[in-house]
Amino acid sequence: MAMKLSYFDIRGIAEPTRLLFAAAKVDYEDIRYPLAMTTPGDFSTVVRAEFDAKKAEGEFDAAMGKVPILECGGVKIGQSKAIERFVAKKVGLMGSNEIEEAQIDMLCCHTVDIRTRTRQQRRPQARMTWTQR
Ligand SMILES: N[C@@H](CCC(=O)N[C@@H](CS)C(=O)NCC(=O)O)C(=O)O
Repeated sequence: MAMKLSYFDIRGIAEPTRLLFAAAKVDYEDIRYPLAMTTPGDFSTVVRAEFDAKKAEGEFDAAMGKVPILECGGVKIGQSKAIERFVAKKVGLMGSNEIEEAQIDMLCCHTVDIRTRTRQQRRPQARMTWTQR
């Protein structure tokens, strides 16, 4: 079944799903909304006109106005971790028993913790400015 993944044109929280598709050599539609900063390095100046227009149209309502969002069989799924689990199962990369599935889930949760801490260290204020509009 064809799948469409929408996110910004950055790695961010959609990259694990893109990597799952790549590792499994499964084709999908990779929609990437452009992001630009009018002042380089200043995240409060991020411009994402195409995304904002689609958001205003309700394109991302299923994901509470956010991306990533995955479309599969006419259904939209939000939340990066839910998407990862779904895609991993679809492409046969979610382990071969419940223990392996739990271990895979655990590693994914570890990556969230590591990402959160890394970002807090690197850019304490930047994250709040553009992801929470
Ligand atoms: N918990 C959500 C977070 C989604 C999220 O915050 N997405 C950000 C990009 S990383 C976004 O869409 N920001 C745009 C906005 O809030 O308008 C997930 O894991 O998918």
